[in-house]
Amino acid sequence: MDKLSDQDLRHDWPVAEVEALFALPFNDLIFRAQGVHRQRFDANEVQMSTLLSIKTGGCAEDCAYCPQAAQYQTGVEADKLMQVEKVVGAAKAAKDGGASRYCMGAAWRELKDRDVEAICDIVKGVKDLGLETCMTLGMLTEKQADALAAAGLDYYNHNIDTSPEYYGEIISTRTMQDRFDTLQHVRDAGMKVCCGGIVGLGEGRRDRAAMLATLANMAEHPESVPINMLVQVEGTPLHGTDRLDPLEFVRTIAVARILMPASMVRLSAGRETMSDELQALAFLAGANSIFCGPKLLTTANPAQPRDEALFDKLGLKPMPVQRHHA
Ligand code: SAM
Ligand code: DTB
Ligand code: SF4
Repeated sequence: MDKLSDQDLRHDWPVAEVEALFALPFNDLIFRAQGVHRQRFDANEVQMSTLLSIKTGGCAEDCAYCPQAAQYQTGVEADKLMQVEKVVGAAKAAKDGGASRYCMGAAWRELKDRDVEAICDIVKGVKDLGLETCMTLGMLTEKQADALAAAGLDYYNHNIDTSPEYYGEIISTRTMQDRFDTLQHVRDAGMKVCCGGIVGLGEGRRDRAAMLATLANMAEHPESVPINMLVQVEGTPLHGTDRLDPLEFVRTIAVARILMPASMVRLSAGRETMSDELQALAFLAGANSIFCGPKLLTTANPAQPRDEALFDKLGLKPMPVQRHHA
């Protein structure tokens, strides 16, 4: 594989140029994305992460897609932050089951200073097992980001979710600028950034293009770009939204791959209801990371036997940890 330089990465995508990629004939788009993918990655390797909700439900935000927002009746019960030992125990079980990266999520608007010590203990405990660590805890201050980095946190996940123009339709309790501020603190603290969004929120193609342009035009591309397909949960305002055409989802993955050639593009939420054929197309379009295990944060995800069968059929292999570690 040729090692291309990061100087080849572009950060100046006009939305119209991204829309033009979306508008390519499907075969041309996928061929181009697969070509970009093969310049930097083994096209038959997929990075696997395990996800754990360490603090579930009762969230103060009003994200219209989210089953964990306190103000929607979704049947998700609010829990307290899990005990450090319990999280480390669950991480150990995941490691014994073959996981290389452990992602932990909390239904918080922002991290509170009173929780920083417990969170840092969790990071240290999981890291000591030899796992890569990722957390998503809502907004962070500069000081909190420094504390997490010092504890050994490798990645921080904080999504922009949608385009700047559509954002106000989805969330009213914090702005996109708030999110950019947190992402800057994560970068300044020296952690790697995991930042992506959701499609199927009722947005248009222009919004999908603008969301991807916003990610690609950051000073540095996020190392990891999760593309979530909305998981519709009863009780949330977006339940009943028209479903996104699956081929438009594949186009979104392909455009993300073309714009951010060196990033891990994650086929994130939504796999439970995707056919094997749709997932195969997403991998062909350049997705090279998934969440494995039967649960995301609160909703279902394919269990191990289904993913093993899919990997077998497609000849895919789990990505060794050092390949996505740089
Ligand atoms: N509370 C923190 C925050 O929002 O930053 C961290 C956890 S939050 C659940 C992480 C991400 O999960 C959201 O930014 C969103 O992109 C994704 N997500 C949440 N609910 C989803 C759903 N129903 N379908 C697809 N993605 C979802
Ligand atoms: C991300 O972009 N997707 C993951 C992870 N980051 C934390 C979460 C998906 C959550 C889907 C809805 C749920 O299970 O509650
Ligand atoms: Fe809270 Fe995160 Fe859900 Fe928004 S996405 S309601 S911040 S848990």
